[in-house]
Amino acid sequence: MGRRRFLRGALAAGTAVVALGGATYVLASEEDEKRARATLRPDGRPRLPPNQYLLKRIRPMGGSEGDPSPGAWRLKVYGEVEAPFTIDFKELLAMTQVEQICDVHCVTKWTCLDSKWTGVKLAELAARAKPKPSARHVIFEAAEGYTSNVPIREALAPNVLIAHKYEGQPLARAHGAPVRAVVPDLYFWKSAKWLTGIRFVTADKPGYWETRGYHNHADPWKEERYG
Ligand SMILES: Nc1nc2c(c(=O)[nH]1)N[C@H]1C(S)=C(S)[C@@H](COP(=O)(O)O)O[C@H]1N2
Ligand SMILES: [Mo]
Repeated sequence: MGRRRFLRGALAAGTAVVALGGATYVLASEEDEKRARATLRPDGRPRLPPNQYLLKRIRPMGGSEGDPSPGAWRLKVYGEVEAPFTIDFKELLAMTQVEQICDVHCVTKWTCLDSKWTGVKLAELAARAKPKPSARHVIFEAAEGYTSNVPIREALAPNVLIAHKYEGQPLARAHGAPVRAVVPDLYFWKSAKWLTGIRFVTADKPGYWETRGYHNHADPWKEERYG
């Protein structure tokens, strides 16, 4: 019996569940889940990737937190680029702000539809740094040495954000305050919280989870969970 079915048997939709570790999360209704399975995205893929269940809000998944204060935050954009730079929080806010509604998918099998994020497109930061033709991958760098790797073509997709708000509110500390990556079309571990750097590289460099048994690419529709 899958976890979703187990939970469904024990609970009514909309019930807040207190998980091991004490964090709460809220299951979506079975009807919402059925609808998500039957609905296609504009790119033709199902709204709910295989073997995922629905939560109403993203769930804090832990990790080694960074300094949450916007005043102390810096982002280094560097590596295989013509014009490396470092920006602070005010400079990030001075760039073109995007409000985006997208779905996110965690490898632990929860999906949250229509999550709302505010931030700057990674493509916009890249346009300023000018990646060299030799740049093939983007490495997200975060507090305490956490990293994740994404092929450059996917990292520069228009729905990849460097985000500072979730659901219209400044990011909570557990969700990566003050700034995180949001890469909606790959499993959520690629979306580094407490972001400190974006490094363009020629040679791929598997990150924290990718060197601990997770898949190097992480496509939820191909169920690229483990390497
Ligand atoms: N810096 C950092 N970022 C991280 C992680 C982490 O441990 N450290 N965990 C990843 C994983 S495994 C997931 S599923 C998502 C969870 O994001 P959330 O806690 O906001 O739901 O963050 C990702 N980003
Ligand atoms: Mo995760």
